[in-house]
Amino acid sequence: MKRMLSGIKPTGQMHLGNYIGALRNFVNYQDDYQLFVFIANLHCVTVYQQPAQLRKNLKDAIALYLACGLDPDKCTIFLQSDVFAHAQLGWLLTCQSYMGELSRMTQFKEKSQKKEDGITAGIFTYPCLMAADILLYDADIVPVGQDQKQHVELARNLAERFNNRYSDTFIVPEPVSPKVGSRIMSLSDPSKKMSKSDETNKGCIYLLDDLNVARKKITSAVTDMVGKVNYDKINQPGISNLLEILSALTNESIDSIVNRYQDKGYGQLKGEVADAVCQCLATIQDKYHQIVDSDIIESTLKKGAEVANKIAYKKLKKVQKKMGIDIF
Ligand code: ATP
Ligand code: LTN
Repeated sequence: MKRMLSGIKPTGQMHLGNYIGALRNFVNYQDDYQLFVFIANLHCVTVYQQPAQLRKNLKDAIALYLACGLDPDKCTIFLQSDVFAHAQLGWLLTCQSYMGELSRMTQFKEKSQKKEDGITAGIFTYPCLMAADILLYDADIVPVGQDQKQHVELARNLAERFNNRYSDTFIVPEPVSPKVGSRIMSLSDPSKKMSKSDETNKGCIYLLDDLNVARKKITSAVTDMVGKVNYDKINQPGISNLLEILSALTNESIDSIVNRYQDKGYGQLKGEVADAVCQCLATIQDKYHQIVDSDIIESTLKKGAEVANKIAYKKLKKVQKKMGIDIF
């Protein structure tokens, strides 16, 4: 069985983009792959996080993983910081990476060009930690949204570089993105991706949003003046985004939805999207409330850390031996 691994960085509340682009797919994969999913809490702190809020976001993220259908008996769910080997291999891979290649990472460039105060060194080197997350587990496949593909590319390059220098050690991982929904856009500005760092809060649907609030965000979504439902990401990005959301949640193809809307308007489309989203959120929220205050979260993480630590420790030892760091 091939191994698949992915991580999620809950620096805020989880949203519909995370669900469609990542979470929902993990649930489908858990029967066909040996699946590892982890909460990337070491990645969260590349930017200051208020401690109580971070703790809540982490706990919510695990509860939402489980609520969305991840089953701890079928896959390994763990907290990154419970496995010390991540930080350690992260450092060793930082020492295999070049300043030039890290400076070319789009996410780093975007963040540093904003000229915000306090761009941490962690933001610069975090792709090396991400490479360690992946390479420790010999992951064959890494499901990520479009925005993370470049980081998986770096993990591939580092694996090849290490294998060439020290002999075969790492599996070279493949990134995969879902065909529909790998980049859900903001409802208030469809030129940007739906993101938890949305300042207006209108463009992003959170999985724990009140259903009326979620419906309102969809009915207020920015569209265009064309007046006809087409899937045309360039000229009708807002409508195309709504079509993608609907298709992802109902499994109806975009072509088929567009056909049904030959003689119907935007209002009807928004209504149908809102129904699909609210139905999805209601199911998730119902399960979330059953899980969040139970001891399932703790027992899941304990079991996950045991399994992950065994695999990660073995790989780290192998790396250190090859590099000449370990003496015995
Ligand atoms: P954000 O911009 O909200 O901070 P992120 O990509 O930085 O999101 P995560 O919460 O770790 O951080 O994202 C988890 C997964 O969800 C990743 O695989 C990411 O590519 C995917 N994802 C995030 N936003 C979207 C989106 N708008 N559409 C599709 N997939 C997304
Ligand atoms: N960097 C990712 C989260 C992440 C991840 C990973 C994804 C950390 N480590 C390993 C896949 C594999 C993000 O910001 N979304």
